[in-house]
Amino acid sequence: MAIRKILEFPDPRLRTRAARVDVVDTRIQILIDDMFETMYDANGIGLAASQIDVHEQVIVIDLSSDRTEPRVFINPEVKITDDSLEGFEEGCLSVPGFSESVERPKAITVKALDRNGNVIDEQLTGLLAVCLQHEMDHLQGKLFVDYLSPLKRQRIRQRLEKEQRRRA
Ligand code: GNR
Ligand code: NI
Repeated sequence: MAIRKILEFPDPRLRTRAARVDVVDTRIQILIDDMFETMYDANGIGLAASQIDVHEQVIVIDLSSDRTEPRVFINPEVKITDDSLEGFEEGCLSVPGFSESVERPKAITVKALDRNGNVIDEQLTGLLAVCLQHEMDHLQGKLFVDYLSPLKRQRIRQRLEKEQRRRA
């Protein structure tokens, strides 16, 4: 397994739309293992393949504090089942050091494949619904900062660019 580098805002590669996975084979299972290792190493609760510069529709999530409840969603299709919005303070491993409240639909259903290619069809609410919608956005090239005011987004961009220049 390997820890992969997480792309950071405003890297233009984060704007790439992910393609559907056509076969859930060993290559995808290795990708999933690397995604979990990368996410756990960074103390995240979710990761989209887009964030490690792999533009295929794969999401991993683990909301448990002891990191023992890995979930995988391949080719996810989401339907909103309760369009009333709820605000939640979101962070992102691709926007390190910042968090802001984002409003999203409260309840969704997701149809996807798991790591063995079996169909998942679930109702999600609460943090899992928030996290899955956040990861779905990544697969479409969208980030939580896109929901903020242009001023806030620009401030975040400037601070991250400064930090990236410092590291380079
Ligand atoms: O680790 C993460 N925490 C988080 C908190 C609130 C809402 C969404 C998230 S996802 C984030 C990891 C990440 O960047 N996934 O794309
Ligand atoms: Ni994110």
